[in-house]
Amino acid sequence: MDSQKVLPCFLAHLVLLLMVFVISNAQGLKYGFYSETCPNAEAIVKEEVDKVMAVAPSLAGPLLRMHFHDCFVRGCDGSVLLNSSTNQAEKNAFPNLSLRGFQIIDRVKTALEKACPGVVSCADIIAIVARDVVVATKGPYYQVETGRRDGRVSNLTEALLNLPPPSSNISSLKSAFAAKGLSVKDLAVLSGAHTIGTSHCSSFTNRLYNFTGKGANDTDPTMDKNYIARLKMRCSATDTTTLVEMDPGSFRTFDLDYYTLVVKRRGLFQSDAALLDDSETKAYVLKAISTGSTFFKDFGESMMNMGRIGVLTGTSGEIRKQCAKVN
Ligand code: HEM
Ligand SMILES: *[C@@H]1O[C@H](CO)[C@@H](O)[C@H](O)[C@H]1NC(C)=O
Ligand SMILES: *[C@@H]1O[C@H](CO)[C@@H](O)[C@H](O)[C@H]1NC(C)=O
Ligand SMILES: *[C@@H]1O[C@H](CO)[C@@H](O)[C@H](O)[C@H]1NC(C)=O
Ligand SMILES: *[C@@H]1O[C@H](CO)[C@@H](O)[C@H](O)[C@H]1NC(C)=O
Ligand SMILES: *[C@@H]1O[C@H](CO)[C@@H](O)[C@H](O)[C@H]1NC(C)=O
Ligand SMILES: CC(=O)N[C@H]1CO[C@H](CO)[C@@H](O)[C@@H]1O
Repeated sequence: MDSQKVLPCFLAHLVLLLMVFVISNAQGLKYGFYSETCPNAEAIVKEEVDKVMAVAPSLAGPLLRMHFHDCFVRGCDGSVLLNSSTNQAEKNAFPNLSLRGFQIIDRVKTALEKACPGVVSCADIIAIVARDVVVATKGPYYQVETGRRDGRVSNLTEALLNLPPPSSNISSLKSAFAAKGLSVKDLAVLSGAHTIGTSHCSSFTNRLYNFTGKGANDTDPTMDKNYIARLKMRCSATDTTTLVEMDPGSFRTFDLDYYTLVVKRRGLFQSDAALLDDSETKAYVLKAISTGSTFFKDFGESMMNMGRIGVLTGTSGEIRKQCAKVN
């Protein structure tokens, strides 16, 4: 090659290399972000999570859900943890009614501040804790990218605008996920998180009573009749306190049963049932319970996608000293 050809060729390679670098660091997150600055960070989180799971296993659900609520509102920036200040925080929005486990995040943060003060963000703590509760409930282990920084703003109205309600139909679910850069597959996969945890009756009683405004026995025709009868015994029309297992029988085990329930028309929310209303999500639901199920592998991938939403990295944001308030 003469020198006139070598240079463009070299440049082309350089550009390609740079592109690969930029894509792989698209969000500025990476595996083992704290390997130098706080080598035991993930081990410390796991130790605290395991202690909690031993005495309060019912916190697995809320702690997994917390990551979803954090990421869908202003990105995964720990804003879900902030207390209200002059304005009303996300925490105080209606969809957060049942968010619990904030004191667990605080406990993990305290342990991390002792080991490596000012290093590990609250946003990363939520992401690692979510993975560790999935593992503690016998779900898949997946690596969590880290390097998120904490935001300084939390806004109630934004929570209401960005978190899809349980009454959502498939088209609103798809657009809510697309708005966050998540695919239809991510929607089908991440809904599988409803294999653990509980729900308040009030999140689904509209399906049991007066569904279309025609009276007490007017129920959601897409829900199994026997299941409706069973749920009515647990929940009156106005019940706002009773908790119902979302995956009865194995609500403390991260398994495939959620998809079995959806197929049997026993998904608890309209948003669960809606997965049967789209050919791609329906195909995924059926595949998840077939012998070729890839749900466990897919879950880690979709959690990685969710964990990248709107992150603050580099010098944006801050590393909070206390997760409930900005520095
Ligand atoms: C697809 C849209 C989604 C909707 C409409 C939705 C809605 C809900 C609702 C209404 C509850 C019950 C809250 C209550 O009444 O106590 C709930 C619980 C839960 N959600 Fe979702 N969710 C969605 C996606 C997700 C995602 C992406 C995750 C995590 C990856 C998740 C994880 C959970 C968990 C673990 C619980 C149980 C919480 C507990 O035990 O307290 N959800 N969800
Ligand atoms: C909260 O978000 C809403 C909707 O984006 C916006 O209209 C409102 O001004 C925000 N409130 C504060 C205090 O920033
Ligand atoms: C889905 O729900 C949205 C929001 O409630 C509504 O505007 C839309 O018409 C619904 N779509 C269908 C197909 O029912
Ligand atoms: C059912 O809903 C309709 C329309 O919202 C309302 O007028 C009616 O009072 C409700 N009936 C019962 C039994 O709650
Ligand atoms: C509703 O259904 C139950 C059980 O089928 C029945 O006992 C009750 O009388 C019905 N109520 C109304 C208002 O139709
Ligand atoms: C945040 O609010 C909770 C509940 O009101 C309270 O217990 C906690 O001390 C507050 N944290 C901070 C750092 O203000
Ligand atoms: C944990 C938390 O702050 N929950 C709040 C969720 O929203 C309801 C209603 O807006 C509040 O009453 C809760 O305190």
